[in-house]
This record gives sequence, structure tokens and C-alpha cells, in this order.
Amino acid sequence: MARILSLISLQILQCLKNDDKKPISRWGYYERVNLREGPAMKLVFVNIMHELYQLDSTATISQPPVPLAVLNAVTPKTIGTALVDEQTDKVQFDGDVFAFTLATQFAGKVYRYADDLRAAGKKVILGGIHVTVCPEESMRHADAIVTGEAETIWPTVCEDLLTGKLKERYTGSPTPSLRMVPVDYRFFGDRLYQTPASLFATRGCNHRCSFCVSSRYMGPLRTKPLDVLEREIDQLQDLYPKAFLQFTDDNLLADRDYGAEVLALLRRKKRRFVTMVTLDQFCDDALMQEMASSGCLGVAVGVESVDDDNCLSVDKLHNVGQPFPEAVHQANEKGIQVCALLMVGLPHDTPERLARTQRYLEKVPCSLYDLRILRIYPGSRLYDRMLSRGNVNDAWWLGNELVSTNHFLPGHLGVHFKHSHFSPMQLQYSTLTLIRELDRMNRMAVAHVLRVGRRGGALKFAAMILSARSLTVKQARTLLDRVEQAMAANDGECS
Ligand code: B12
Ligand code: SF4
Repeated sequence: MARILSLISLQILQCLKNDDKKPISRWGYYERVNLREGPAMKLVFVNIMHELYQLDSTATISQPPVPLAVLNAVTPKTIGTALVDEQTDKVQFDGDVFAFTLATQFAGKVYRYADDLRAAGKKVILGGIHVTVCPEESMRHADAIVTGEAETIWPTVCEDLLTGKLKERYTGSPTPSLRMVPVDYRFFGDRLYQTPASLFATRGCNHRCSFCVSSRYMGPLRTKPLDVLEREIDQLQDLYPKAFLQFTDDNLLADRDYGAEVLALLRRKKRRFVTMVTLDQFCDDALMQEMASSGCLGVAVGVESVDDDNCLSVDKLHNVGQPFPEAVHQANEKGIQVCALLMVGLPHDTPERLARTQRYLEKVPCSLYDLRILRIYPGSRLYDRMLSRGNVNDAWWLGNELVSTNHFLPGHLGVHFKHSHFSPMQLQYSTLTLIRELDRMNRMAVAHVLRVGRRGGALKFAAMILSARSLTVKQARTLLDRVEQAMAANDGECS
């Protein structure tokens, strides 16, 4: 096993080693070079992660913060820009204006940076999904906020900045397809992301799951013009010839006709790719066949729960009655690796049900199981409903749960909601046990992933999956030890 793992690590290193031509960068900064007299102002885009993020399995897929490159593309040339990405860079604030992107779980940390920068006389602009759902809160920590999709309003914000007329609040609007411009990936310089070729072709989703924030707030389903997408694919090919494409769309195949055109483009370009799919798409054998023949290496499937009543309780209607186990076998036959995304802590979960889920999934040969405790994000219908019943802590993201034992969660946020059948500690214990068992690195699992990889002509990708799986299970074991210690300290009580 140790030999297989070192082989895998070697292959990954080779995958990542990239000696292609890259823009000149100074400790990871991308500076605009087309200015004659120097920029009037230096604006730094910032992507912040959480200190505990290293213990989250998502950290295994570090990828460029593409939304910031989208904004960089529409920033007037009189403003010099740079990027600080905590995934890859030392956080160092050198500039006049700092534009942070905000996700809920990092909001508290960003606010602390923002307050310090403003106290030092710098300007701070906040935007992103959390700002969109909690604008009043964000305004207390910024000179200006931008809600919603920002590329159409961003040039105005920049003009106001340059003329000293910055307003407190700007309202963005869903970018129409024809205003979508190609992302310039040179913005990321020579940063070594694990999946550098991340891109998206669509925005929005046609479903309305009650825990989902973006589908409620970020506009209707839209598609990127194919020529714009093609330019991005070409640039990514130039910059990272060895990397596979990673589509980060909410629902790439939501519009089937457009999806078919994207797949045809990928076939023509001979590019290998991974993407997320909904469970109903995954169970459509003809669609998966088309994906395989278009170069699909693997899919992440939004399974959420193997129990239909749980899916119904969060309005995930398209998951009900789907033959998931059969579809996994069929995908594997086609050489597609499957990562199942599951939530733990849905309303009908009980300790007995989770034990049954484990027995059920142990017979389903997914290459990777990504399990997370349900998080109730502000802006979701689930949050509104639970808040009105007093079942979720108001503004939990600003609390100090992170330093409590609750941070032993796989995602490092406390259990910020009440569950009828679990104490917080039990929920963590059950989730981590499930991860440990389902992602176990035994001989059979390793052989299976390699077999699927061989079938798909993608052994390097299989190696990457195995490395992610091994890291996930290692993290779960570490966290489980801590949960067990905490439980022992509480005299075995699951409080
Ligand atoms: C790709 C993606 C990821 C990727 C990469 C994220 C990244 N940093 O780029 C990965 C897999 C790493 C990831 C991880 C996670 N994600 Co995610 N992810 C997405 C997804 C599917 C697409 C994001 C995207 O690229 N959209 C396209 C761009 C153009 O849109 P945008 O991001 O909204 O950006 C626009 C505006 O928001 C605004 N804007 C954004 N930033 C800024 C900054 C400034 C200064 C300004 C002015 C404007 C602005 O302008 C942009 C251009 O119009 C979204 C769903 C979605 N559709 O938003 C979820 C989403 C953002 N993720 C979510 C979650 C929960 C997570 C995780 C916590 C999951 C987990 N449990 O670990 C982690 C956290 C990681 C992180 N650093 O935030 C939630 C966020 C909920 C919340 N309230 O914060 C979302 C909304 C999914 C959902 N359906 O609920 N994610
Ligand atoms: S399918 Fe995914 S993106 Fe669409 S509403 Fe549900 S969770 Fe959100």
C-alpha cells in the first residue's frame, strides 16, 4: 500500500509540475504591465481562507478564485491590480484599496482584516455571496459593498474610486450572456493550484433546493457564449497543457441543448474534464455516455442522502427515486470516476439510519465519498424557516464556535442548529465515522479506482483521486480521535 501511495504522490507531482511560459510575477503577484505612467491607484483583490481550513477535505482541491479574475478583466486600466490568495500566498497587504470576496464561513476573519485596514487609512470594498445575503452586516466593515454579480457595475465602482466619490452600496445585477467576457487566467501568475484550469460555462441553476443560497440570489440560469468559452479553453490549454478542465458550474448540464454544445466543443478540443452533475443527470445513461465520449474523467454527484424523505425535506425533488447504485456501476464501466457528495444532519437522519446508510453505501463503488455536516447558510429558505422556529443560531458565522470543541467538525464550523435526533458531538462522531469507513484505503478500493482510471485512459487522475481519498480519511481519523477524547472527557456523554 505504501508503495502505491508513494507512486501516486510522484504522479501527482508530475501532473502539477508546470514549466510552461507564465507571466512575470513577484511573490505571486500579477501586476498589470501596460501602464505608461504608472497606475493612479493600486487595488488588491483578496481571497481569504480559514485557519482551520487545512483540516477540511475541500482544501485538497485548491483552485483559483475565478470570480476575482472576472472582476479584474473589467477593471479600468488606470488602476493597477494585484491578487492575494491565502490558499497560495503569504497574506501581506500592500496597496491603496482592498477588494475582498466573502463566503459566509470566512466572513468574521475578513471583517477583522477589513477593520484593521480601514483603521490604517486604507479603503475596503466587500463583495460576493455573503455580502449579497447579509448587506447590512457587511456595510459595517467596508467603505463600499457590492451585492449580486458585479461585472456590469464594477467599472462604475472603479470610476467612483478614482474620482473620490465612492458610494456605500452598489447593487449588481445578473450578467447577461452577451456581457460575459473571457477570464484572463494570467491573473493567477505562477501560483500552484491543484486544479488550475477551473472555469464555468453557465450561471445559475434551474432547481431550488432549500439549503442552496446561490440559486436563490444569483439570478436565473444563463449560458456563456460558446466563442467566449472556447477562448478560455484555448488559453487554459496554453497555460496549463497538462491540466484537466474543472467546470465549477452549479449545474453545467441544466440546459440540455447548451450542454450538448459544450460537450461537442470539448470533443473537438480533445480536452479532458470533470464537473458536478445532479443525481437525475447522473442516472441518465445516454447522457453519461455522451460525457464519457467527450472526455469526462469524473463527476461529483449531489446525492445528499440515500433516503428520499430527506431529499424531499430540502426540496431536492430531482433526487427522488433515482437508481444511484446502478448508475455508479454504469459510469465506472465507461471509465468515469464518481465522487458522491452527501450531507449529514438532514431532518430524518438518526444514528440508526446513518448506520444503515453506511451498510448501503459500502456496496456502492464510488471512488470518493465527500460527506459534510449540513450547514444552514443565511439567505437560504432553510435558514429562514429554521430561524423562525428558533432552531438555528442567528448570525452563527460571527460567533466564537470555532474555538469550541465544535470545530472538530469536518468543515470546522460548530453545529449551529438543533437536530431532533443528534447532539452536536454525536453528529460529528457519526459523520467522521462514516467518512473513515466509506473512504477507507483498502486494497479493493485502490484497485477499483485504478481499474476505472485504466478504463478511462486516465491513470494520473485515478492517482489524484486516491490521494484525495487518502487525505480525507486521514483528516477524518485525526478529527475522530479528538472527538473521542472530548467525549471521554465528558464521561462518555455525547453532549
Ligand atoms: C466554484 C465554487 C466553489 C469552488 C471555488 C470557490 C472559489 N473561491 O472560487 C470550491 C470547490 C473551492 C468551493 C468551495 C466551497 N464552497 Co463553493 N461554490 C462554488 C460555486 C459553485 C461557483 C462560484 C463561482 O465561481 N461563481 C461564478 C462567479 C462569477 O460568481 P460569484 O462567485 O458569485 O462572483 C460574482 C459576485 O458574487 C461578485 N463578487 C464575488 N466576489 C466579489 C468581490 C468583490 C470585491 C466584488 C465587488 C464582487 C464580488 O462578483 C462576481 C462576478 O459577477 C458557488 C455557487 C455559485 N453559483 O455562486 C458555490 C458557493 C459559493 N460555495 C459555497 C460553499 C458553501 C462552499 C464551501 C464552504 C463548501 C464547503 N463546505 O467546504 C467551500 C468554501 C470555499 C471558499 N473559499 O469560499 C456556497 C456559499 C454559501 C455562502 N453563503 O457562503 C455557494 C454559494 C454554493 C451554494 N449553492 O450555496 N466552492
Ligand atoms: S441543484 Fe445544486 S445548485 Fe441547483 S438549487 Fe440544488 S443545490 Fe443549488
